[in-house]
Amino acid sequence: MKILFIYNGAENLGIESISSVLKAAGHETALLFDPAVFSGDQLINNKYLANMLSFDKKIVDNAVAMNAQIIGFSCYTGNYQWCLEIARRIKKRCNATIVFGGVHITATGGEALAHPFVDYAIMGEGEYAMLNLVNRLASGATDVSDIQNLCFRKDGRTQCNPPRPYIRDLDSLPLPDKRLFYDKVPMLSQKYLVLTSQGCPFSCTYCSNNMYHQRYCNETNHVRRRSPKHVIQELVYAKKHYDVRTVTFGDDIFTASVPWLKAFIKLYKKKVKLPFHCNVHPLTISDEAIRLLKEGGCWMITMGVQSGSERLRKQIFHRAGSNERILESIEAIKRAGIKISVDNIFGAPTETEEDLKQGYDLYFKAKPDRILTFWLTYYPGTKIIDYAMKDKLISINTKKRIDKGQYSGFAHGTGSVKNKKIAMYQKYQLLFQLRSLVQNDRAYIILSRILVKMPLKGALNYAIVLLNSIKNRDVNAFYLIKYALSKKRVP
Ligand code: B12
Ligand code: SF4
Repeated sequence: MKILFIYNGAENLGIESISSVLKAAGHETALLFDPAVFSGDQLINNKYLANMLSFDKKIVDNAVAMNAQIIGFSCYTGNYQWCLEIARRIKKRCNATIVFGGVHITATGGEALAHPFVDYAIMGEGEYAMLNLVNRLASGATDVSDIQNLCFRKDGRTQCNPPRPYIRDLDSLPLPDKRLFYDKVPMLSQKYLVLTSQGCPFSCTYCSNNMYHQRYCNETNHVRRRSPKHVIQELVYAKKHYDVRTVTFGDDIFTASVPWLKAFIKLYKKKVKLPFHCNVHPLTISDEAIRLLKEGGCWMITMGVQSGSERLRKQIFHRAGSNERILESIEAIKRAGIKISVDNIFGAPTETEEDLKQGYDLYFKAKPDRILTFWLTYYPGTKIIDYAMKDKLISINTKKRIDKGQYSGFAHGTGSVKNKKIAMYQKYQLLFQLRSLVQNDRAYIILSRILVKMPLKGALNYAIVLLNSIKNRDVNAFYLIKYALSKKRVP
């Protein structure tokens, strides 16, 4: 059968994995891709520019012309409405079976089937649920009531089958179908994206892992890891076949296990030897972990700090660990000569200026190489929604809109923060961003006094974010380049 995937904004490892499994079973796959340079929750979200550069019509026309029997959409909360709109327009013009999957569907399940143009929704891991569905449809059979993870309609009502247990042996999966995305945006290969694990041992209230832990409450361990050998096999293959310059380990927590890291780095140094970037939690940072990362060629680490207030982190984010521990981790990483980028979330329930001041103090001392500030986005099925409702930041009606993907995309917008508080946040946004750009204490104090008095803080912030990206050689910020380079090949 021919299966077409439709996605926007970034490479999608979920689609690549499903595509490989389908191909291994003899099916044909294809992709239509919208770079979504000014939408899709990228650095610069701008409605006017997004409309001007929209690929929607081309995607619908091409999807119809390609004549695939099945069309799969991968939905996260921020692109869910876009997926619905494209699917609706396609279904008007052809008879393809439309299947929705992805993290938003895992959280909201049958919601997608409220739309008559969506035929099936797959919750959780999609590889084998999709394969079973495709094989079933190929055989002409119509009964799908035994396919785990699948939601479908029966007698006009939505029915969801029981969940499929996690895939425990990740080595058993074929290597991801990278070509699907590289043929559209060749420069993606330069920062080769790979996962060595699935899941996270922590359960922060704003993160989709929190939702997974509730949904998969019968599973004893949510973290699964590939063997070092299996990951190395993928990277060696990638180096041989694509233009790979650096590696990005997209794992939630790359440093979750030091013994695994030790075995991995030993092979990586020998067989891959490329600079890499990874994500860590401050509590997983030890001297041994840093030594191994440095030895392997890690050039930058991203660490979630999220707030400088211990109270807020503990009570609202459910993140353990003291400021002292965070400071020690950042200092140790800097001492090792690895760049450190930290993430900070603005707009949490109960957050006050006092909490932000504590962030100011922490970053003043820590001087990370980059501080990325995000505005809190509420993802369906996460605990933080309860706290936000208690703090009257959002209503029950908003909660419903979150499930429908109608209240999302705030990573770079102000989200549910009340108007009167926005100026306060923008001030701290500026102070935090500036700290990574200006690390000399005296210069920072003088400059920050001047800049906080200036108007147009939003624009100033963008400028500093961009300067920090240049300073840290982060090509991800330059979406326009991505667009220009991929324009001829997309959708
Ligand atoms: C790696 C990663 C990235 C990578 C790659 C993105 C990608 N889409 O693959 C990069 C760095 C580009 C990225 C960017 C973003 N990310 Co991200 N990312 C992740 C991360 C850590 C792992 C995702 C992954 O690849 N998993 C492995 C694959 C195999 O699993 P999977 O993606 O879940 O796919 C499986 C199922 O969902 C399902 N499935 C998926 N698609 C489909 C399609 C069909 C048809 C079917 C049937 C099934 C199906 O089957 C797949 C295989 O089992 C997750 C956190 C997490 N632990 O899940 C966050 C996560 C997905 N990201 C998130 C967000 C918010 C973003 C950004 C919007 C951030 C931003 N502001 O820029 C952007 C969005 C960019 C985009 N357009 O995709 C959120 C999404 C939350 C939500 N409810 O929407 C997550 C869950 C983290 C969080 N904050 O909770 N991300
Ligand atoms: S540590 Fe990071 S990935 Fe893990 S639950 Fe918390 S925010 Fe999510």
